[in-house]
Amino acid sequence: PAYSLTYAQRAERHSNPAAKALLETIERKKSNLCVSVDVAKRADFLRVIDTVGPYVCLIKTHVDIIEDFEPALIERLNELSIKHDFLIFEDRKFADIGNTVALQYSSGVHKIAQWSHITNAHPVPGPSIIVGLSSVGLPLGRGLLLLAEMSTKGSLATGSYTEEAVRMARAHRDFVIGFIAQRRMDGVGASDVSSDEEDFLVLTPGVGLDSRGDSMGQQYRTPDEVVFESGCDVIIVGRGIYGKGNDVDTQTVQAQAERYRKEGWVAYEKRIAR
Ligand code: BMP
Repeated sequence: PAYSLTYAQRAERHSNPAAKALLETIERKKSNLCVSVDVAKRADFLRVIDTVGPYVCLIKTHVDIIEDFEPALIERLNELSIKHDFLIFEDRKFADIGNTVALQYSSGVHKIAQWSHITNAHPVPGPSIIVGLSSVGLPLGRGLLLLAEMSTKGSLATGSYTEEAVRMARAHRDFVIGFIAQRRMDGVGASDVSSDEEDFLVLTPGVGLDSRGDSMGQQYRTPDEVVFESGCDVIIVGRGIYGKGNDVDTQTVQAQAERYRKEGWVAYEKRIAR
């Protein structure tokens, strides 16, 4: 099964350009760390990214959080992505009808499809959301993740909802490259596709080493729990690395990024050696 292969071996099995590039970047940088940069000011956003850049395979954004957004910010982000060799994942969580999400993805102030290699969607509208997003993203070589589970207390994305999300992904394997989830989805929503053949990426938020949660329902697990025990592929870390994100102390943020990178990589090496 995919979880015992190396990232490099898996890169060869993927034809979606975003999935392939992510796996190759992980292998090249020995990093399965994605930093989620949830800060409100342009300057803090760029400072955090420039600081953690060397330690990550992927930067996750919520571009709608940035209060002084301007289109030139995307140029800066692209420059940093080349300078530090990482991909970009706009965590937009699309959740509307196909026609609307196609417009939200391509247009508006942010024009997400132009710069974000990977984005994500809630499966709640059904398969039409994938049809809408892929009409924009597939010609650009983008990849989509479905939110099959969430990290929060009381999440409704469980049981048959999760199973249906996996079935939707299987029916659109050219564009859906994996899931936001808390564990591997192999064998979930049983199908006639053998789990040897199928290789969805699992990116996992809710990762922290020093805290088990926040006061608003977030729940944290360690990189070892996520990558070794649950077989996930990428750890997504936000506040564990940059705290509140303003008055960023570069050395602390750098040290935290390297700490999470190392924990994530050790857990992966332990997994493939098992
Ligand atoms: P933090 O590590 O600071 O708790 O941030 C987690 C990030 O991951 C946030 O940007 C949040 O939107 C995202 N996220 C999550 O926490 N849980 C999910 O199930 C899905 C998410 O996208």
